[in-house]
Amino acid sequence: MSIGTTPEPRAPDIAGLRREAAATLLRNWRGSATVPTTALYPHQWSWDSAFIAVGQAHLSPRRAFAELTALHGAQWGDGRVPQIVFNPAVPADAYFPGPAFWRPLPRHGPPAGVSTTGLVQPPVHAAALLAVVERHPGAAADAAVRRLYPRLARSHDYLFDRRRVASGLVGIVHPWESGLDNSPSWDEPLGAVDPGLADDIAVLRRDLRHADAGHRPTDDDYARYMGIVAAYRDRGYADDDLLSLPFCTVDPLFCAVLAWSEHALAALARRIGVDPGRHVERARELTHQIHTRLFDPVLGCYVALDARTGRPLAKRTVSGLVPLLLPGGHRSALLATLTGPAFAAPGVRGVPSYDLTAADADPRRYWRGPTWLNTTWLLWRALLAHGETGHAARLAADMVGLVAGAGFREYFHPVTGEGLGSDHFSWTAALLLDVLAREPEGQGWQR
Ligand code: 9WN
Repeated sequence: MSIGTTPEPRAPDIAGLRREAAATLLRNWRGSATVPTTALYPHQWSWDSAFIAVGQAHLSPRRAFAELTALHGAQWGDGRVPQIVFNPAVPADAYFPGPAFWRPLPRHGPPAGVSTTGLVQPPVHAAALLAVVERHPGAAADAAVRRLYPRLARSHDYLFDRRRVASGLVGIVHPWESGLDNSPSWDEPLGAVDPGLADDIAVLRRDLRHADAGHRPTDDDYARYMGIVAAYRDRGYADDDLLSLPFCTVDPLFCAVLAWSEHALAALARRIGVDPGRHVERARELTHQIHTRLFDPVLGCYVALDARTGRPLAKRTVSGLVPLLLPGGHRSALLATLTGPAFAAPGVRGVPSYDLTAADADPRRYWRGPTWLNTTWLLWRALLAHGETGHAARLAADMVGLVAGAGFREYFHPVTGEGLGSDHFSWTAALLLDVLAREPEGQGWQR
């Protein structure tokens, strides 16, 4: 190469990436489940475990089934699958808010001796189990489906029976339940929440010991998060009057993955000779509600709703693209948004978490601009399902390129590719393995 020329991008070392992904998942494996990453998130997280199972399918289906089984072992009496299952071997103050903040847990809570939070996360688990089973059909898969199907079905029953708001849509009661905690969609409803712990929050937080403050939510956000938890906890995590909680919204990603997972439950039910009818019906009905109630034609994507005020939260976020996973709806408008200037301007890699043309976009801060592998992976799966192989291949190459350039980071700057948040991040490793396994070999992984 002569001086002054741009170096040719080097093809990523795919075998090396596979090895490092496997090493990351092994490093984070704790005997029956996997932590998202060792320092920042030292317990088991709900939707992380679903993504991790998808990746473990390429290494150890036994661990994939174990991961989902361990999570569902903490299922509450009312059917909810908790956002975090605390590991009793980890010091109580390693993560904030730790086990003590969530107590007392109610009688309809987790099994005796199990410590969890009282929230949920996006229900990707049935879709994850189906992905593992399809890759490894056989006796072990049948046994896992027989074991897990009733628990998955109960967790969906909980969401449909206890969390319905706004004519049939399913609500969330905390930004943490969306999985996209710091999304600009939550600014307005969060602004109305009492920041009860404002004076103490900086001392209580543990995340800033492990991550840059400029990449994480602010102290003010955190104080409000804690105010919502305290209100829900103080009423025993009862879901009777959801609209009287300080925060209650409808999120397009949450609802879309629930409908997607309901289709997966139907497929799992068929495998074990159970009538899939109610899953098919629930998926159809929820999909209809999403398409008719949440689409914003001006923004060209789906938007969240504040269930307490009835107001749409008109922000163009990655969550609003995820209904592309579902049949029907506004597919061509969504495709145009996904591939247009907001999310795919020249040089942008993966799907940014927020419209990069928005005045308040911040490409380094948690869910307000960076690219994450899990949401990009969901859209890649949606594109593959619709036969959009060209767009899917672009996203696959982006995911591989981001990890090859910056490592198994929690999230990435969508333009520079800088690695952000934690390192050795489990779902980044797991989903990369899935991308490498499903896309055609030998495509070079370059755009
Ligand atoms: C709160 C574990 C989790 C992910 C979430 C992500 C982040 C937790 C936090 O980490 O949230 O649940 O402490 O910030 O937003 O999606 O499941 O990886």
